[in-house]
Amino acid sequence: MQIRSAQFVISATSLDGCPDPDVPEFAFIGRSNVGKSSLINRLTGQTKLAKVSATPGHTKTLNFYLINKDWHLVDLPGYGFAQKNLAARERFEEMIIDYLEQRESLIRVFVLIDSRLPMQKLDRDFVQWLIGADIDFALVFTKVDKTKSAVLRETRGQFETLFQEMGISAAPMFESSSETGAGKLELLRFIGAEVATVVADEDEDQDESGADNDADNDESGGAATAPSTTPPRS
Ligand SMILES: Nc1nc2c(ncn2[C@@H]2O[C@H](COP(=O)(O)OP(=O)(O)OP(=O)(O)O)[C@@H](O)[C@H]2O)c(=O)[nH]1
Ligand SMILES: [Mg+2]
Repeated sequence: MQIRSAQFVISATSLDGCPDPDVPEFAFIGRSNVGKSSLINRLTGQTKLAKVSATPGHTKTLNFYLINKDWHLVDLPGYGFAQKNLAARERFEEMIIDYLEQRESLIRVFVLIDSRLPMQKLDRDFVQWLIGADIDFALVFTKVDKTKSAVLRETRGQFETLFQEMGISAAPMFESSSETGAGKLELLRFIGAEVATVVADEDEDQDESGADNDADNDESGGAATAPSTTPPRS
């Protein structure tokens, strides 16, 4: 998939503040400083779209970008950023959990994992939570320009073991570098295929409801077709 346009839409601090859920959405999440904003800039080819900072915890809001006027990329705040104020931290986590659990247009969450480190407890806990909440996700191992391939193989193996232990088939895994652009094509191809699937499903739903309307308008006295049981996608 080619990125033809990428525009900032809005920064939200709650689910209510998010834009209408009318396009397929893909969210990037991961520990603070893992490289979420940098990867969004690399994927879109706009170096200043998402703010990058050497200070962990820079992204504090849900930041929406409209890509190709067709789908949303969402830059989520990093988890595990030790905010001093406990109440502020709880509010912050509630915002992310509300979004992940309730956002109807969310197609997939990309969990970014620092490829230089063995599986971290925070990442494992978060992945386990996603599996328990039945939220579709993929893993993206970031900063591979700084990683030895043996280290990365080991970490991938740790996550594969976790998936086996939890009885799920392995989640899709990607390796990326915002420095070299590694992984960009694979990620965009994957997102493109998922966007196409959503659009095809919507077309099918529309065709079905169109067929029902035809039946309702049928004045020949023929038996009306039963209404579609497929819930409309929003
Ligand atoms: N070498 C290398 N450095 C990277 C890469 N991606 C990000 N960085 C650096 O890592 C730091 C954090 O990057 P961000 O993109 O701001 O990370 P983030 O996950 O958005 O951080 P928060 O918003 O604070 O949670 C910056 O100094 C980036 O330059 C990468 O692929 N390779
Ligand atoms: Mg960020």
